[in-house]
Amino acid sequence: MRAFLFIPSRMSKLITLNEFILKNQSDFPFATGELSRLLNDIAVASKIVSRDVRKAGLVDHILGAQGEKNVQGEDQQKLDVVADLAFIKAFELGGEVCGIASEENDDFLAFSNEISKNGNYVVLFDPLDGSSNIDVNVSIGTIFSIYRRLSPKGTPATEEDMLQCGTAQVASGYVLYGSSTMLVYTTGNGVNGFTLDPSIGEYCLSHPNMKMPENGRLYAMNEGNINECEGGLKEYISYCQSRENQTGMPYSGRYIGSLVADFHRNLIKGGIYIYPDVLSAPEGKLRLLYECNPLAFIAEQAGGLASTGRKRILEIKPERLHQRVPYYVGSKTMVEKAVSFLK
Ligand code: P6P
Repeated sequence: MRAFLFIPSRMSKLITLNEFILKNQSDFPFATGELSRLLNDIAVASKIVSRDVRKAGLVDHILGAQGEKNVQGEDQQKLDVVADLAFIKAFELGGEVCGIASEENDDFLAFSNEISKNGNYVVLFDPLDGSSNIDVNVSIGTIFSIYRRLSPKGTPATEEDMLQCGTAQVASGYVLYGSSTMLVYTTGNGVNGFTLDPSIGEYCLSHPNMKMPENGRLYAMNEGNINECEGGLKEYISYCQSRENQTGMPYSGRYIGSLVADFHRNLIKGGIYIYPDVLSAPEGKLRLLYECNPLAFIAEQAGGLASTGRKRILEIKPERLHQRVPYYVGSKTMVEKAVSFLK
């Protein structure tokens, strides 16, 4: 007597991240499985971080500032440290990565074990962006950017490996620890979103071939800075709040204070996120290498744009690991309009 497993019809459409990566591996010029394994390493580390984020409110040893300040001069939340270590460990043990740069580490890290020194990739990441929202239970995220190394295999990773133009990224993505945990990434062949099903511990394809609406009516900016912004941006925000825009109605302001959450909402609904240069942050606040570049790659792959207001983000030649840039990212027409006001 053979036993048959009843699979509800909806289950037959279930595609896990692992299956999706393997199925699309041939899309990638270096299809030797290394990048696939690296993406899976990121997925596993993010599940660990998701578990810890979900219990942060319960386990007091995680809550609250570490008491130390990170290289950005910001209070380092303990969950930042937990997330940073989880990803570093995944990369160091995975064997595909020869070095990393992270928001939480002053300098880049060249792995010293022989297997890692033969890794072909470097990863730049923000382990837990928006960490000031942890204690108030607002969505936070991980952002990552993957490059092929420039330095010879078998040698330690170099700073030159880390300071590559955004156009050289082979993959980038983010994990959003929101009402559900989602992983969204691109390898340059479109953008796909996966939702973590905790009951089976798998990321499942939930948002295939994501496209950012060309226009929208949501703008995300900390308007507390408005009096420190250049005139053209003030005029653009007034335009958003007027009936002169294409909707004939004032746009809606939506600012979560967590870049990944604001970006993800705009990716789905259409919108623009702006963090300009202001008196308190003359180069802007967001970091080029592990915040702006990876999301710019996603935005462009989904049909959106990402600019400093004067230059395409992905074409900036980085000079420093923690370099900051002004950031306008989102729906193509909205970014073009905002930039037109700056001119
Ligand atoms: P502000 C979080 O620290 C972050 O890097 C982004 O996630 C967020 O959009 C921004 O800074 C918030 O900055 O100055 O508005 O509090």
